Formats: sequence, C-alpha cells, structure tokens
Amino acid sequence: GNGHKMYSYEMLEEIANFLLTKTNIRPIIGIICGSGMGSLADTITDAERIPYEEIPNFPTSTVEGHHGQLVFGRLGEVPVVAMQGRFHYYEGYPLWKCCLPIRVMKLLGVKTLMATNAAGGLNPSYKIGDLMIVTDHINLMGFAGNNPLQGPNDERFGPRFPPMNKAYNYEYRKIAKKVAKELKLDNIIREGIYTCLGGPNFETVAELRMLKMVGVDAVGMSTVHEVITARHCDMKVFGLSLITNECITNYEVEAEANHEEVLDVGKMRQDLLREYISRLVHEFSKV
Ligand code: 6GU
Repeated sequence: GNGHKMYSYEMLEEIANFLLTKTNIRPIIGIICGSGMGSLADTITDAERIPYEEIPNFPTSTVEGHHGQLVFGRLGEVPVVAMQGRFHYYEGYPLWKCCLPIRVMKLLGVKTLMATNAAGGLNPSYKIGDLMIVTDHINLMGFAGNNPLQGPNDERFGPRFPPMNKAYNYEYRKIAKKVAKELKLDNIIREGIYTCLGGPNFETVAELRMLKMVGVDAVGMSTVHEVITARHCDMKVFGLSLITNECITNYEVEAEANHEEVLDVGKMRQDLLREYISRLVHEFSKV
C-alpha cells in the first residue's frame, strides 16, 4: 500500500512545538474521549481548546459525536490534554495517521494515555451502560496485516519489535477497580478483552459469534492501534469501554445496532464518567 508516508519525528516535533506555544499547560496525562463521551473534556478547568483545523499538519475528524479539538487544562491539580474526537480507520486514514496524536502527546511530555471508547457488549453478562476496564486487546486488524507501526521505525519513539504483553497497565487496572468500589460502581464495572474492527459497518451475526468464541468481551472501532502506538513509545496505558449496546448474536432478534444508541448511552453515563475519570486521573498521577 501507499499508507507508509509517515510523518517524520521532526514533523511531529513541529506539531508538538506549535501546541506548546499555544498553551502553558504541560500535560502528563492524555485522554481520548470515545464516541458520545466528548463531554468528559468539559470538566477540564483552565481549559484551552485548539481545534484540529488550527493545528498545522493535523488530520481533521468528520464523525458525528466528535467535536475535533484538543483540550488542554487541569483535572484537579493534574495537567492533562484531551482529544475531543479521535481519528478512525473507517474515515479513510491509514492507521499510523489515526495514531499521530499519540506521538504528538508523547512529544508534549504525556506519560499516560487514557483511551476511552464506546463499544458493543459481546459478553452476555454485560448490560448497556456498563463500564469495562480493558484488560487486554486482540489486534484483529494486525492479524490481517495492518498495523500503525508498519513502515520505517524511528528508534527515538521506540524499538522495531515492541513487546505487547503488558499493554494495559496492571497498577492502573487495580486502581480503577478500587476507585470503582469507592464510587459504588461495583454493579456496572466489568473487566474484559476489547477488539477493534475497521468499520464503518457493525458486525454480522456470524462475525460476532466468531469473536465471542475467541474470547472477545467488547467490540469497537478504535483504541487498539492507539494503544500499540502508545506502548511503542513507552507510555503507560489505561483503557475503558462504555458498553453502549448489546451485540446481537442471534438471527431472531429484530433490533439493529445504530450510532444514535451509542451516543445516547454516552449521554446517559456522562456525569458518572466525568467523576470516575477525574478520580482516576488524580490516582494515576500519584503512581
Ligand atoms: Cl456492536 N460494534 C462495533 N464494531 N463498534 C461498536 C459497536 C459494535 N457498538 C458500539 N461501537
């Protein structure tokens, strides 16, 4: 393919340096707001918002439910940057371009990536509105030979062959469970395996049955490649899926998956998510 005309380290540095001239915030945690979860960034104080269109060489996002801006500011005392709107493979970007903001975050000094997403619940015990702490992922697009790290490797970001067995930070997952207990979220908090499909269509019944068989708990269209890019450059990662719909694995069901439902559940959980993420940011900044 022709998807490997990746941005050089220097070009990404240029983007990071541009952003550093626009704000005095020096973020240590980067947050990606999932579909319908953009309001997560509204609790950021001293907020400075930079639309993607105003950032030289930055992609621009097109999907409903995604504003398309970086929000610099603080959650509590902690300096953060949030992406309101991420870049999806189905928009037509190569994977490395979907993940460009992760490397920009790295160059801004971000140490920790918190990637949130809306996902379909495949595990039959999951209910709409549940929160799934991501324990691990299956890089299905990688199985098919597509990976954000393809092409020349720049050692300044990380090694050619990065390990991926500790992708989702164990300490963070422990903290996330503890905080969930404290917030009395026991009944909606889950832990499981996420996988990303390219989209934009939702899955067939046969596809979902296959994914269930291989141990997938939640299905989405993001996160996996971002996490790979973040781990490659040695950022610590936390992943959280909001279960916005039940995956339909039976031909008798009338219902169909749809994007409106995904956005509605985001709205329904927005206050809770804000509180949970703020608390996690506080706790993560201490370890
Ligand atoms: Cl059912 N599938 C995928 N791929 N992404 C989703 C989803 C389902 N529900 C929300 N996002």
